[in-house]
Amino acid sequence: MDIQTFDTTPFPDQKPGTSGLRKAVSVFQKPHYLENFIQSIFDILEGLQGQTLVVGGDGRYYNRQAIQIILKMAAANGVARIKVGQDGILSTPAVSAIIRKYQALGGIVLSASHNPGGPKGDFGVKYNISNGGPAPEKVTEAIYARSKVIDKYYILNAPDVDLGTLGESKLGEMVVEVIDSVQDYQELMESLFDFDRIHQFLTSGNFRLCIDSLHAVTGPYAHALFEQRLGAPAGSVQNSIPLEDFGGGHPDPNLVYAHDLVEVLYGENAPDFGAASDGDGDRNMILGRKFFVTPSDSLAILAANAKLVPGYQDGLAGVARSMPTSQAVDLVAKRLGIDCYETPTGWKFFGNLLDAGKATLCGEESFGTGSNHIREKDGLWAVLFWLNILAVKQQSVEEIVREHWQAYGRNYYSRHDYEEVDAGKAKALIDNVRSQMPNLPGKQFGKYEVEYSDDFSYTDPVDGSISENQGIRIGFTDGSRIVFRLSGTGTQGATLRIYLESYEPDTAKQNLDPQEALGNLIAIADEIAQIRTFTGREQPTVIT
Ligand code: VG1
Ligand code: CO
Repeated sequence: MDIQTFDTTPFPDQKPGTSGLRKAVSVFQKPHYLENFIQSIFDILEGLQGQTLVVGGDGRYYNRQAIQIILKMAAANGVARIKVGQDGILSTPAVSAIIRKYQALGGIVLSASHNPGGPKGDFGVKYNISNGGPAPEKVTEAIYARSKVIDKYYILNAPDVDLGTLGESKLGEMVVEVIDSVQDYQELMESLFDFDRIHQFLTSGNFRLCIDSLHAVTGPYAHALFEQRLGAPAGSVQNSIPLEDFGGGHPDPNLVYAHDLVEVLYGENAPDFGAASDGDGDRNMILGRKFFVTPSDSLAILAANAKLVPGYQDGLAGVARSMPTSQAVDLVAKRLGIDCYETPTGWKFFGNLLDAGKATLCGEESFGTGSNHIREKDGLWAVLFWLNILAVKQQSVEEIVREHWQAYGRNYYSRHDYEEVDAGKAKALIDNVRSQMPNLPGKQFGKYEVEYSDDFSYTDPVDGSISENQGIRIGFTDGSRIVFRLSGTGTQGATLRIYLESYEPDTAKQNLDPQEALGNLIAIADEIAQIRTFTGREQPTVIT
């Protein structure tokens, strides 16, 4: 074996964020940059030699080159076997499923998720552990610590591996197994949902759907599942060819960036159901005909109807949501008599709850929903869950949501993002809000009185680890909330996120536009945070 050892010096900026290390492609292309980070991962993994790893990515620009480097480094570091998706393609949920199914030590996902791709876009590397989930903070901290002192990396001198052909080959002593990107994932989905019933429903002639893969990783998965297996007519999945630059778009399934889909669902002769996924396939947006389902509501509705779905017919052990996610699911948990956990933003915080059997369904307001079937959020799983419920209930999406509001009340919800704000100004804004925290409780803003104000801190109920400063919460006596936090996934400047929530039990008042229903809270958020003054922005970049 021709193992080459390279001397290297640390890069100071290899600290993983909410979901892995994300940087502009040009940063990853700097000599040794990717290699340093990958070697840092390998260096902190105990017992890596002789193990199996899973590798794949969302097909964005630099995916192919990065995979070749990782394969050769893995071979040089004594990994026994790598399972890699055909053409380097694996969605984040598929990687999680494959790690679990084959008891791999872990996996590397190459994606910057919803961030744009292409030579001028972003790239990212995420490490997942043996439960299939994102590395917890103690692991990402160890990787970061290692990256600050690294001085050598190892790589096999060998020609590139052919990733187009399924099957096994040798790279030095390591076996490279090119696997079908979809098969293991599809089998898992078939074990959870009533595919026969969904097939019947989709071929009945009474129901039409449109799935938008935004030219990202879910294209092949959605095509295989919805068109080939479940009988939806050809063309039901749009933008289904993964492109290195996602066709120039943001592969982010929200009302702003998934505009093709929004046009279809809000247009003439709209279909009954629409859904979109993000770059790496872990997010989902659900639409009915001319109707948007808030991700927080989606989580609550899946929880309330879980028993209609074979994989969850015995009920839920518990549910969990990230702190900024609306409290709609809390109300469902209360009625079901199960626990509801509140975690910091980021899927890694659900891992222990899922492993310990404390939660079955989890969700985030950022279009993320998932369950104990894997350890990542899962976009197409959520779509199938909805289709299974729709097939059983034979109601429209809008009817199901409205009935849910009638039964539980409506949690009006919105998130305002200010993207690419000057980092110093964003920090000053947060510091300013933080400095007001002690004086806010008891303070009156119109009809709203502040009940509490804190910087969210989480103690993991399974391993006792503590995560502090996870976002500033301002809670009002009527249950409304405003949350301020800075994004941990951006690559340019800072992204300020403001989350707004209010509760409306009165069915007569559940038909407002959320921006209108939340108007007072939006004004209070601005009064407290002086958003315009600090950011210089008149309005948010994205409202969801
Ligand atoms: C965002 C979302 C968060 C999500 C994370 C990763 O993080 O708010 O809920 O878990 O992205 O999702 P932040 O720190 O930018 O708010 V993904 O689909 O990018 O893996
Ligand atoms: Co994602």
